[in-house]
Amino acid sequence: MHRQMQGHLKRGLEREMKTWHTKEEFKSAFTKKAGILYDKELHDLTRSEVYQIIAYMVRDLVSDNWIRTNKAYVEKKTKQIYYFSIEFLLGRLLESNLIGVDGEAVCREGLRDLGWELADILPEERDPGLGNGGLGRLAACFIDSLAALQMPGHGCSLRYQYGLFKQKMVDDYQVELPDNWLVNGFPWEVKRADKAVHVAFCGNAYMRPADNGELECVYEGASYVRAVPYDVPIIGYRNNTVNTLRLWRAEYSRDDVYRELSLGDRHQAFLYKDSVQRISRFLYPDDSTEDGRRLRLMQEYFMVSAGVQSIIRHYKKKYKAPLTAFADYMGIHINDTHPALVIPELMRIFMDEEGLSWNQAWQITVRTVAYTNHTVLPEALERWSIPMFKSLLPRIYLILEELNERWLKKVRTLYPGDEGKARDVAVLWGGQVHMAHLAVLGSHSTNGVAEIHSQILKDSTLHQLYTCFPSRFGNKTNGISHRRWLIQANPQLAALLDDTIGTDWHGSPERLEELMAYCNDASFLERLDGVKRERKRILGSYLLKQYGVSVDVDSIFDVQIKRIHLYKRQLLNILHILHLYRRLKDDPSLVIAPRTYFFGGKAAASYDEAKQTIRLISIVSRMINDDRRISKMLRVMFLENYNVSLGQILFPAADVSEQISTAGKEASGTGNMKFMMNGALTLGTMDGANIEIRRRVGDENCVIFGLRADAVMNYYIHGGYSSWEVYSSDENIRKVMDSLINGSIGDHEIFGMLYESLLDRNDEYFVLKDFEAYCGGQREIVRRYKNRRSWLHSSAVNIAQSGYFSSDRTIRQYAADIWHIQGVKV
Ligand code: NBX
Repeated sequence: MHRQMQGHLKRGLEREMKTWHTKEEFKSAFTKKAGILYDKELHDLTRSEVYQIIAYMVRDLVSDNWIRTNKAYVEKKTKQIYYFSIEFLLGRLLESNLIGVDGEAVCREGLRDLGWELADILPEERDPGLGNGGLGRLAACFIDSLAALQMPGHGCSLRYQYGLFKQKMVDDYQVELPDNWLVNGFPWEVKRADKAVHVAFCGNAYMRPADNGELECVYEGASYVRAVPYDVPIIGYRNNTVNTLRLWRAEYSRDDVYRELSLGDRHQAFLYKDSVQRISRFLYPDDSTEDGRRLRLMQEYFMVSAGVQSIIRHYKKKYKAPLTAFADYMGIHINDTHPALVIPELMRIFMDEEGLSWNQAWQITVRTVAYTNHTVLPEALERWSIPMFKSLLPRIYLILEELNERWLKKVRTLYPGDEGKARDVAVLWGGQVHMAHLAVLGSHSTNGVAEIHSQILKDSTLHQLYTCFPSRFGNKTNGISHRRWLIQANPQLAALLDDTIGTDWHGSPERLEELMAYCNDASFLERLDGVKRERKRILGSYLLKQYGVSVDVDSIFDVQIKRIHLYKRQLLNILHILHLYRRLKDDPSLVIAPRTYFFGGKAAASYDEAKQTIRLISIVSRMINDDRRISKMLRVMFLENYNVSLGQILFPAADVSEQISTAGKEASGTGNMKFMMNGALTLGTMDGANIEIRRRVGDENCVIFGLRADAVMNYYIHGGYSSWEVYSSDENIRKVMDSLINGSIGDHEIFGMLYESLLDRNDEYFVLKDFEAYCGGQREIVRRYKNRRSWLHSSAVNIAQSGYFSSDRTIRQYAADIWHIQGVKV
């Protein structure tokens, strides 16, 4: 009776929101769906089938709203944004979608009646790992926020058959296994075969005089690949908005295969099929090798061309406005330079297919496109060799050539004799296509992802382009979805916050600041302590179940989870651990505050130093954990296959957030924000968004150490520092470094490559230079942790100040300053 009343009440209050109002309603929908999908008795269903059933039930709930959302955008002729990203690291969708339709509690209760626990069903979903790390996860947070804010913004990407490799540790080595995430199907996608387009590769392109006396392009002999969209609904947070993530898949046409077969060439038919399917087969796990670059370029153009064609088609069909108004209704945002070919692709269609002049096309293109940069590492700035580019994309190349010619002519007029300037702003130079230069030139906005990063772009990475277009440059500090990373990942903390400051922060995360009033409240801090302990226990039992290892929940949980990269300096962390270990070994009477160090992260398959770092961590962890005396105070865990799902268990359990990149190298970081929002204290350098975290929480509530970016820059200008000098003059460093090559670690392991990078190659990332300061930071953490009350106060301040780092704030800033879009009620 009571429940029924609640159901009616809910229905009355939220007439529009489609959800299951009672568990009875849920159960009856479940039974019906089970019958349709599996035609089995309920008790015969497998967990995986239960997962599929619920997923399809959620889709049923949102299908009307999906149509309605698109209709609303078109009817109101609102401007729509398409966020192009070669990666969307979504993580599992069932739970976040259940939360989105406000159906989680009812689903949990209904399932329980039917004999299942929702918590056992959720892991049945394969984690869609369509991204490498921060860049891909940012894209996922952004589309989450767009839908939550009811903004007309969609994602565009590739439907990789295999996501990022699965990392398996075998004998302390990282082994990469394929992630065949689609084996059981992906219930969230809808194939839209009627919306397929064709993408042209290779062939010949040249200009010839047209009848009207101008030049026109002839493009002949191209091969065409069919691009088929698979749409995923992006469900707003209890608000009826359902946006779209469109994933393109390369498919061969049966006609073409039959043609080859009819010519009697089965081998040729196979090759044709394979060459097409390769395009959307693998997510590139690598940002550091030459390998497969041609295929990667194909992927980029495939996504871009399919996406742009479908947007222009949509615009012409639904908006019925002239192309000159295109940028008033359609915006394209490029997530790094991987989709930068949207610029020449728009030009191609506007000129070759729509008959616009160069100048008209250029004006629309620049007004349509905006660009975000995510890196200042020179090796990560995309460049393509011209011969390869030209043979693969001849028509697009001609456009780049003309673009470059027109642009350099202007530059040389403005700065006569300054070939340095020309080089630094050219799109084509030294036999290469410079994608970052193309992105700045062909867009109206360029932003970095944290204040320091945006400043470095202006001061050095893109300095010359900045002097040409100063008003185009800006900053948008990254953010994270507080829905996934707090409400969903840490329901215990969310409930405590609800109890303390009410629930308004769900919709307005900046209101987490109201928690500041409770940061000295003893009873609140006690409950906060309870939540953290509970989350550490949850992590502990997960580790016990998965790996059979136990952890001490009373120890400090110190966590570094992110891609393994020299500039992120996992080495600094593990060298400090070795230093602690040696001190404990040398002095049996020494007692230290108990600590557990967690590492997680994947190394690019071809990145040798990163793989050796993983090996070092893995071997050191065994050596320490197997030492009966020392492992009471010190434990080290390398967690296999770090991904979004594992992150959702780790962030809530952390006491210390390791953010120790060389200053000036980490564009922003977003893990730092997830830790903060879950009450961990940052131990970090003045890099990326750490600087903005520190500004918000103050030095009392984080621990900052090490060289500043300007000091690092100064050393680079003057040829670096001498790591040998530091090695010779610091006994602690010397002992730790020697242990890498004298056989004292593990089974006489030699870590020569790491030793070389630190000493013989002069420590490009200042690991040894910052070692002493880092040890000081670690000591400071322990000192503060010992005062439980003041630690909890700091933890609370971090949570209270984390609302700024919600991606809702970031997306509002993009919407106001770059996209000029507003929310649309559905
Ligand atoms: O983008 C990351 C940055 O390193 C982080 O500092 C930043 O917070 C994050 C979001 O802005 N970059 C990143 O994840 N890059 C890649 O994953 C990447 C992938 C493929 C590639 C180059 C870079 N070819």
